[in-house]
Amino acid sequence: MTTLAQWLVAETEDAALRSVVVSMADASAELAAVLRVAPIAGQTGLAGHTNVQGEAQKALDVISNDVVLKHLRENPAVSVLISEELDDAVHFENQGAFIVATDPLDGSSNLDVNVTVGTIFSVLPSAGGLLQKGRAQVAAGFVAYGPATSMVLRIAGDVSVFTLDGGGEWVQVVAAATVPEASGEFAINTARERFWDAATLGYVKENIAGEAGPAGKRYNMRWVGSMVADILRILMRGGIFLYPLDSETTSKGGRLRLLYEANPMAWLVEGAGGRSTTGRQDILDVEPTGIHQRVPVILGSAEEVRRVEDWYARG
Ligand code: AHM
Ligand code: MG
Repeated sequence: MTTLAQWLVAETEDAALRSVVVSMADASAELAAVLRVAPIAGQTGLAGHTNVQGEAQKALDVISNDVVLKHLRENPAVSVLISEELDDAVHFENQGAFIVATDPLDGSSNLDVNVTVGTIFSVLPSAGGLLQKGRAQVAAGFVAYGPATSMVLRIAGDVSVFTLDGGGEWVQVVAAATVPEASGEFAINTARERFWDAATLGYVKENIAGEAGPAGKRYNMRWVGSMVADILRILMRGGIFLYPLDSETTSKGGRLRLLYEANPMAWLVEGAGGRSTTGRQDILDVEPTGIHQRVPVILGSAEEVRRVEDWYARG
């Protein structure tokens, strides 16, 4: 049995970096306990506020942000927190070596129906400033609060998966997640078809054509509505996730946020042998222009992502 603490020591000599990952693991373990009983504690529903993205905040969005903020503020290795739920970056008094960007509770529209939600985070060197490309990440991870609480982590090497046991210990369950090269599953919100560009429409239509289509095989569609759950599935058994730029999201640059959704997920998927793209470039090469910047997101099994890239190259 390998615990998170043992894995961290093997993964990096940098004790400060290890401590940042431990802070996020501690925050997530605390959140897992909160989420488990939230309907009893009356913590479901709206908080009555709107965040900087113009989205109605749920009570648990606010609670999750507070829990992550508390754990990171206590850690002298962290200088800055960027959160989906906070308009501005929080600069701590500590001159720590790391910046953390987080979506403290991803998929919160699924909260009231007891479907998997999660916490996503990205760790960057403080020296690079707030706006760094995904390629600059020194660690990234996410936690999925599902039937089991799972944490996916990458520092420099392999992508590792841990499960929170009953005693509060994170136990490694997968040492090196590998996204299969090919897959027969795709994830996209098909209700948005009327907004899609030609590349997205072309790719999805080919998949739906099944054995008779150019892909020559049958596909299934899966869309949880929580990116953490969709990406965990892709890391375990392959597939592709698409939230492309469409005619409704063009003015915003996309739907999902670069610093704390797209970049950590792209870093994890690429670390597990998959690919990521906006359609035009690798997500990890996108130069950020704002902390809440949005970006088109296409990632997963390399063969599938290449097919989408081919469609974009045509138009
Ligand atoms: P959130 O951070 O406000 O929860 O939004 C992000 C979520 C992703 O988890 C998910 O993939 C996507 O939004 C779902 O979008 P849609 O509502 O179009 O299905
Ligand atoms: Mg999110």
